[in-house]
This record gives sequence, C-alpha cells and structure tokens, in this order.
Amino acid sequence: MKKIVSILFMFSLVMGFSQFQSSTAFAADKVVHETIIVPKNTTYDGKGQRFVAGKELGDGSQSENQEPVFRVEDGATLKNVVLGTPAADGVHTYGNVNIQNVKWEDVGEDALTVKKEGKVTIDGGSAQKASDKIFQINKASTFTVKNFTADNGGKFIRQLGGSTFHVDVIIDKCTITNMKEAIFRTDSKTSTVRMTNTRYSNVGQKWIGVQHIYENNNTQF
Ligand code: ADA
Ligand code: CA
Ligand code: CA
Repeated sequence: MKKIVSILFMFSLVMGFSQFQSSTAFAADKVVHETIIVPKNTTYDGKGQRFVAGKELGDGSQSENQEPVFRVEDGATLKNVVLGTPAADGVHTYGNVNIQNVKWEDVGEDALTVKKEGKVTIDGGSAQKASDKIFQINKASTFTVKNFTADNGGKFIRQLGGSTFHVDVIIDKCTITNMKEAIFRTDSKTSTVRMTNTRYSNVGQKWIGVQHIYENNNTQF
C-alpha cells in the first residue's frame, strides 16, 4: 500500500512538473511576414505573445509606407499583445475598434494609426521609445486612451499634419512622460482634448494647436 501511495505521489509530481513547464515556457517571438488581419466584429487575443515585424513589413525606422503588424477592422478587438522590435507601422484601425493591454516595447514609425473614421478605445498597455509619434490620427474619430503608460516620444498623439477634420481625444488615468513636443498636436481648430486623472512629466508644450482643452484632476510631476 505504502509503495502504491509513493508511486502515485511520484507520478503526480512528474505530471505537475510537466504541466508547470508547458504553462511557464516562454513562447518564441512571432515574426510577422504578412499583416495579421483582425476581421470585423472578432477578437484577437495574443495571450501575451510578442510579435515582431518581418522585413517584408518594414524595419521600424521613420520611413513612411511601412506595413502594419496588425490591421484591426470595424467592431474588432485586439488584446494582450506585445509588439517587440522592429514594430514597422504598428497597428492600423478601420472603424470602431478596441485595443486592450497592447504593449509597444519600441515604437516603430508610429505605434497605431487611425485609418478610417470611428471610435477607437485603447485601454491598458504601454508604449515607449518613439522617435516621433506614438498615436497617429488620419481620420475623424473619437480617440480614447485610458489606463495607458507612455514614455519617451515626440508626440503622444498627432492628428495628421494640415488636416482640419474633427477629432475628440479623451485621455483618462494615464501616465505620460518624456515627450519632446506635446501630448496632443493638431492643426484642426475644431478638435478637442479632455484629459483627466492623469500623471505627466516633461511633456514639452503639452498641447500644440489644440483650441478646445478640458483638464481635471491631473498631476504634473
Ligand atoms: C506623416 C505623413 C503622412 C502619413 C503619416 C502616417 O504624417 O506625412 O502622409 O504617412 O505620417 O500615417 O504615418
Ligand atoms: Ca508617419
Ligand atoms: Ca505611420
């Protein structure tokens, strides 16, 4: 009896260990050779996997016309993704899109671009090491960023230079540090920003060209 118990005990140890191994093993970085499309109304859960751009997409430099690693379509959600280096042109959004817990370890040409009108909500995650822009808004949108940490960039958010369409930017519960120029820069007289419950430090002029600003309960440090 004693022997059976000890055999069972050893067996359970071995099984437990192999499970432990499979659940904690680090998955290799996924090299993306062709943009991953997140189709309309679907969710792509990266489960914490790190993705890097293959050379087909771009080298993550400041050269324009690089391809995105992810293209997120209307009604879709992208979550739990780490973008490593190079990140090429990051993430492109087409419509109403949710981005949850996405981390850019080394922003490429930019981190995320709004390519089609819509409501884009970024909740959780972080971005760092952007040579210039982190978020690039190329179409009219309601652009919400919350619970996000951004460090080291030129501009946290940039509405396409020279454009006059309307963008509402909402920043809530973020930490934004070390921007060379601004948190939000726009050339549109109608675009707005509403920043609340946010900590920021060394963010340049903070706002450039923004005519409609609401701020509440922010802390500069
Ligand atoms: C720059 C460039 C635009 C566009 C944008 C982007 O603003 O002038 O044409 O490419 O970057 O989306 O990265
Ligand atoms: Ca650009
Ligand atoms: Ca770009």
